[in-house]
Order: sequence, then structure tokens, then C-alpha cells
Amino acid sequence: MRWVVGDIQGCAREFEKLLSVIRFDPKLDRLWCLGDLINRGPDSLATLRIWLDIGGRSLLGNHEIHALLAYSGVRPEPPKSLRALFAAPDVDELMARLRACPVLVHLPPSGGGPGAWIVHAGLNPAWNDLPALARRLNAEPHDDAWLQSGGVRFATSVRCCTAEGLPLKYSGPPAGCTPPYQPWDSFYRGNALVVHGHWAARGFYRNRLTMGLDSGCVYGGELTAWCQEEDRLVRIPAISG
Ligand SMILES: [Mn+2]
Repeated sequence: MRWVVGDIQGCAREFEKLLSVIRFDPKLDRLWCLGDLINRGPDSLATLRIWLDIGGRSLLGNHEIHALLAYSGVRPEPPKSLRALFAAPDVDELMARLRACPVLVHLPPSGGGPGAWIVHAGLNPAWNDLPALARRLNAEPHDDAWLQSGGVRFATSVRCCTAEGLPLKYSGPPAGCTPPYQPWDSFYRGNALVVHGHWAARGFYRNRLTMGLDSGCVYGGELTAWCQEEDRLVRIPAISG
């Protein structure tokens, strides 16, 4: 099975619980995280260790970008919740793994389940040729300039934007996006399913062609995973304490 998992944000215990509930088998199954594996939550380092252990893959999220820029000194202070990660003996290797993550990926249809594009936050209304964009963005050198470039920033941070693709700095629920701003997905004119994370205040939702899997585990919500073959959801409540 191929599983797509929403924002974990250092919630290692819920991640472990999810893997056990879905009986994840690294020999048979594949796991794609939507980005924001780390930061904010209780244990970013353990989350990365589990992720690597099971051969997981991930998209780049805005929290990975933030961590990578802090690690290379572009941003002055590492966030507090990343101190254990930055102090790990193999931090160079862990950061290299995060830096290698792609921004936009197509999952071909599998076992009767629909194909899907996956991206951390969303798509710009101006992006018409997703295969060409994905090839170009993912193939560019993943240096600090790339992490801060327009396309990467948009795909990893948008929630609301204008029809022309001008993003609004906003993290509240969709109803708070007032014209000319709208949730980015209301401008999506493609015909393939797009699965994304990043919008905890929106929570899990599914429309005809877009689905959001960030159900705010780090805020006491749930960790949500989607099984592509069976087009099925599994939701793990946040573990308190
Ligand atoms: Mn995010």
C-alpha cells in the first residue's frame, strides 16, 4: 500500500501509533509525508529516526525550510524544539536528507486508487503544466537560494491567494480569506486530485479535486493518513501528556 501522511510536526508517538494501526510493513508498503515532519511538537529527532527507519519519503515543508536555513546560519536562531535534532551526532546526514526532499510529486494511480499530486501547502493558479514544473523545481540544486525562491516558497506556504497567485500571509480558517483572496484550491483548474497539508486551522477536508490532511495533531487534533489504493483514511487522535 502507498500511504500519504499529513503534518507530523514532531509528534513521534502519534506517528508510531499510526504505523502500528495501519500495520505498516517497510518491505511491502510505501510512505509519503506531506512535509513539516519536524518543529513545534515534542520530538522532531525521534520523528526523523522513525521516518528513516521505515524508508519513508517526504515533501519539503516550510518547517523543513526554516530548519535548514537555521542550520546553515541564514536564520540566526534555531527554534527551541529543534535543539535536540541540531545536537544529534548525525545531524549533517539528517539535514541532508531533508534538503533532498522534493516540492511537488505525482503519485500514479495505484491498485484502483486515484493518481494524485502531492504538495505541502498548495499550487499557484498560474501553474498549468504541473509535470514540467515538478521536473524543473525538483531538479534544481537544493541550495539556500532555492529554498527561498518564489516557486518553492509558494508551494510550501500558501493558504489563500488571489486569482493572479498573489499570496496572503494568513493562517486562520478558510472563511477568513476575504476577496480578492480565496483558498488557493478554489482557483485550481486541473483535473487530477491534489493532496496537501499545512493548513491546521482548516483541518481535514476533501473536495472533488483537493484534499487537506493537516488535522493539527501538534495542536491536540489528529494525525491523518490516506491510503491511495483503497482511497481510505486513518485518523490518530493526539496523545496528551
Ligand atoms: Mn506547513
